[in-house]
Amino acid sequence: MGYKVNQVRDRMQQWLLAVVLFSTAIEADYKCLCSYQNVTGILEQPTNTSKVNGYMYTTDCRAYFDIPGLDEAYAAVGNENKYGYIRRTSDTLIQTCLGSIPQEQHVTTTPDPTTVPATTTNLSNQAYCTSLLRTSNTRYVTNNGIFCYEYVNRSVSWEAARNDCRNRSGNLLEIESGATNDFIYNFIGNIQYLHPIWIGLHDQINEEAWMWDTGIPLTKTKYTNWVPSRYVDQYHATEDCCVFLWNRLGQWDDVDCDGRSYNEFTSKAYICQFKIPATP
Ligand SMILES: [Ca+2]
Ligand SMILES: [Ca+2]
Repeated sequence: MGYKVNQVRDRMQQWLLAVVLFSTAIEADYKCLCSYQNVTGILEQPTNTSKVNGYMYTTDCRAYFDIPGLDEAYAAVGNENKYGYIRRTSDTLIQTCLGSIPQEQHVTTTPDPTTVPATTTNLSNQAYCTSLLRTSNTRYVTNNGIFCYEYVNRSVSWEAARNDCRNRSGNLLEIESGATNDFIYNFIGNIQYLHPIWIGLHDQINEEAWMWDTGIPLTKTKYTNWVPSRYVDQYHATEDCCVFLWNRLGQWDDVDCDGRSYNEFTSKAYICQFKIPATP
């Protein structure tokens, strides 16, 4: 009798595994870069002087590849089974494309080693970041270069978020490049938290003199990703704290520091960053 039950159970497991494998095979949506400008050259190398190997026209999308260490002015896409490079502008957006990557956009060569540093993450960094976890959800921390990022699943004011990060020797998130913005976009996408999230950017001291929680002014880090509508709302002058909008593809908006600008959420979740101590 027990034998028979085991057999049935094994059958069930095999069947379930087949279903899971099959659904993974058809659920193959992929990250892509879409261009909303007239014509964009696809470059052979991520440089000004590169040869052009093809073109993207308005609303064309191509498989996008996140290459650590790539110059943030460029994004890598699949082109003729190699990496092609697109100069990033406000009209090039990273999105999710449906279906699977077209054959010609699969990349079969390894990228030019001069564009890729040996490694930006390593196992001991990841282990250090994991040691910061305050919940059982291992997706809430991740490692990016010399930083650990922790997503904190509480809804609080900007100041309370900042204080929590500082009390643990960290800071509210700083985003100094498009590459970091993409990284955070993916991190949040993986957690599937789709609402606005506090980041460390604020102009509470002088209106429009934006600075990060670390004290570094935005004019120094330079990279910005403002949502175009941030200037149009009537509360603009009292909006002194910033949120990261996953549902606007990672653009930023300034809102009330207690979160009132997004009516449905009076307070927000946030991301702390912690610098990984250098190993002696
Ligand atoms: Ca705003
Ligand atoms: Ca302001």
